[in-house]
Amino acid sequence: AEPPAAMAVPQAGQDGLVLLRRIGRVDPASLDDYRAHGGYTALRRAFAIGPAGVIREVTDAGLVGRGGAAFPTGRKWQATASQPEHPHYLVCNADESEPGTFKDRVIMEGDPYALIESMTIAGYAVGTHKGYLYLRGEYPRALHRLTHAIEQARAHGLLGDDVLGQGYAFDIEIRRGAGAYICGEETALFNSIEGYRGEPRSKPPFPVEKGLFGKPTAANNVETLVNVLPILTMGAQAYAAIGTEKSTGPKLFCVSGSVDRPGIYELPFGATLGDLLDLAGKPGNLRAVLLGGAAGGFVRPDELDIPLTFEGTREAGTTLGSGVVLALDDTVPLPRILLRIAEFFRDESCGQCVPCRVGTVRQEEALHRIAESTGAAAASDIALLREVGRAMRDASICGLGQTAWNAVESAIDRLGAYE
Ligand code: L3W
Ligand code: SF4
Repeated sequence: AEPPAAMAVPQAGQDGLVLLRRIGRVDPASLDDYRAHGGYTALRRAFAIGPAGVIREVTDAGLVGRGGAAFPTGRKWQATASQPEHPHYLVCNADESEPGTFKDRVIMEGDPYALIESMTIAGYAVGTHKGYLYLRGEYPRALHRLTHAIEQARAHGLLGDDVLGQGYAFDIEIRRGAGAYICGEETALFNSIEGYRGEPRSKPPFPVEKGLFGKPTAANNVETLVNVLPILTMGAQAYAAIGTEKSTGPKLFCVSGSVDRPGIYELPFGATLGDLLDLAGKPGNLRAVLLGGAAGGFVRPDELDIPLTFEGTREAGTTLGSGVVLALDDTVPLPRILLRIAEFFRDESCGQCVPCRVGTVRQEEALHRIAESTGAAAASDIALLREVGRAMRDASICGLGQTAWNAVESAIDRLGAYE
């Protein structure tokens, strides 16, 4: 029996959608239905244009990573494909754990074949026969549906020794995470697959050169991968016409908190934060919006004209991250929220490096003192938070420690949280 559904259907209207167009319409258990909704046309085109052609299309489309760091996907694939050492690997990072992020879950539960087709195309492009799908352990429904879809794809010659009769061998193995946020960091994820502790490695060398099992590896987020389907079916040029010049294509946003209609929304890059919140039903007493998740930052209600693009959020001194938009109305106790974020980072730090292992503890202690007082902060605690925050940002090995102070800093500087 299938585990119970825990996810509301995406809220946006389906017409004109690109990434969500099949969600709620296609039967996620039926390969025939997926094909009837346009499935496997992109893979056919991939075989027609060859690996180099696929990489060219993805590069021309301007696709960049959707996990938060926005690295150009075409460049990553080209760098992997061109490595002389073999085997190459493809890793789909489906360890979606950023607080407030649930977009990949909606794709995997609602359109699992789309991810399998996308991984097959990516594997073909980077020259590998093996793709690992590293799935967040707390996603049993996605596991169930993906497992079924992989079996069906194998049974119908869409995975295995001779995909679509084109002489290309490719298969996918699912590995489940065990609840650690840090295993979403790509090199910790490799260690986890290899059977070691989920601790990040120092970069460089980047995974394109030395990744999983020390071999050239392309690691991509779920949403990044499924963008390859519209790129190949509509063509790079038409895809790049969606969004803005520097942030091309459609984007999924995870809207939660004090809104009337929380859920996943698809909008072209370039819509404003205000546009998105209007769709989701913004509260009249909005106090703040957390953009980009716990690793992101807060913005004020008078900043809703921020364009939802990588460049626009950067210019505004914030980040789009993985697409989290968490709205807080003025009844939400901000010091408690900040303490909760700090607890999260302290809990999830892998402990490998000192700035993060110790810094996340000191940060939580200071925020605890503040939350336990009347909400006003002693100047010494603010000074301590800044000093610890700077050390974590400058000296931590990986993104967890480097971003663990972002939300708190923005709450102090942008919201005047403790004044
Ligand atoms: C080849 C180079 N490859 C960089 C690759 C690198 C990686 C990608 C981005 O993520 C984000 C942060 C938060 N040659 C390369 C190269 N690469 N230079 O490009 O790399 P990097 O190091 O900039 O970032 P990252 O560590 O992969 C940091 C976000 O992650 N975050 C949490 C995200 C959570 C989710 C989720 O739950 N679904 O996405 C926390 O920090 O936004 O921007 O592949 O190898 N010269
Ligand atoms: Fe581990 Fe934190 Fe260091 Fe990252 S920054 S390696 S999570 S201790």
